[in-house]
Amino acid sequence: MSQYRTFTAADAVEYAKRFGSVDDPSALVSAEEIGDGNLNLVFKIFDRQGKSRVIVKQALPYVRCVGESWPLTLDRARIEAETLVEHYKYCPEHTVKVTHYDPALAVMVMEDLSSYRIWRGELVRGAYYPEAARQLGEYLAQTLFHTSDFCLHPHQKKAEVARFINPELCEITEDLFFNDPYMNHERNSYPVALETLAAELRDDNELKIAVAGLKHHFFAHAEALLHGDIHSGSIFVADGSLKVIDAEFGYFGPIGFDVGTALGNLLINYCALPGLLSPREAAEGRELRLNDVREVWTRFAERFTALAAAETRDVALAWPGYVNAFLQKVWADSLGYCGTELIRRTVGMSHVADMKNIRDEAMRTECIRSAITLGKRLIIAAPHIENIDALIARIRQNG
Ligand code: SR1
Ligand code: MG
Repeated sequence: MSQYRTFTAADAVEYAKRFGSVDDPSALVSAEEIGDGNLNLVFKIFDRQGKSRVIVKQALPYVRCVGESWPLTLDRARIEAETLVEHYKYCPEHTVKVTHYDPALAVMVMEDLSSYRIWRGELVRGAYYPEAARQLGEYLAQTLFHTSDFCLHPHQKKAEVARFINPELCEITEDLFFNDPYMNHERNSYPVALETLAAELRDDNELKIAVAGLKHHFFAHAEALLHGDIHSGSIFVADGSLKVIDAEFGYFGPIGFDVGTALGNLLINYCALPGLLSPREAAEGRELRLNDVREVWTRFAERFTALAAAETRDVALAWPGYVNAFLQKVWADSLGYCGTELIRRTVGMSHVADMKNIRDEAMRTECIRSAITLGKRLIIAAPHIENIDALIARIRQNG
């Protein structure tokens, strides 16, 4: 019976030899800990030739970026592995392959994606992957449709909701997305020059009612098995290929949360580009990002609609017109959650490289200001933005 202990690099090599499913386990000789996320240890396992062969990921019993003062359930490793396995079933092209996991050790073994790069890093340096947005839309449609009531038998759906109960990780989202930025909180941080703008978030009752509605929806609407943290740092890209990783926030929640988080991270990059690139490159990059936003939504909605037409099992949910009505609600939810992602990544705790990498302080402040303003406008206007063209017009108006 395995018992939890925190892995050293040597432990990770031994583990990969036993459970890495490589043809020649004895060839695995070394490991490097490469985790740069907020939560876990991630080991790359190398063979004698220095080629990386598999990834071993282990959850720590606390939040890595904070330390032992913030304990966190190890069950998140099971949730992550089982979410990825479930998503792989429905979208193997765009989900990392988990080959083994052990809930007691909070460890999983995954395919090595060394030929890929983290999408956020690529977006920050202005590299363009023309197929990535469409592929992300496909991933969202396949995973969210196939784990929803459109597709699962009601008994199976309820059992799945129970399997993916993830209260501690949900609580992080509930706090970081929907509470902290709208109150004074020690986890918040933003440029001093933006104090007035931050205070406006705390004092704006219309905004706070809209955010409360989004949080309530996040609490209460078990629509599909979400990834739960689908930002550009949870996505690997290569020429013509995209793979999603890091699903420890998986749970049954509102579909618009995943779609909105994905869109929000593209728009954070849109807001940051003037601080990251030359004016001409930034202008071009921003047009590409708007196109990415269009592609993610359009592909998601088209594929979800097509899947619903072909595969809906529930008799009422199959009635003509219902899937369109449902997607209208998902659209409005997505815009609201997109707005909360823009704000929590700039005012709250989890800042991202798009903004952090802007060297000029005044420029960084202006880019952050633009993200906060856009986030606020999207949250309030979400129910009135009719379609993708109207969204893109609003983003352009934000400047
Ligand atoms: C305490 S964890 C902070 C953030 O890191 C994760 O990647 C999630 O985005 C979470 O909100
Ligand atoms: Mg993550």
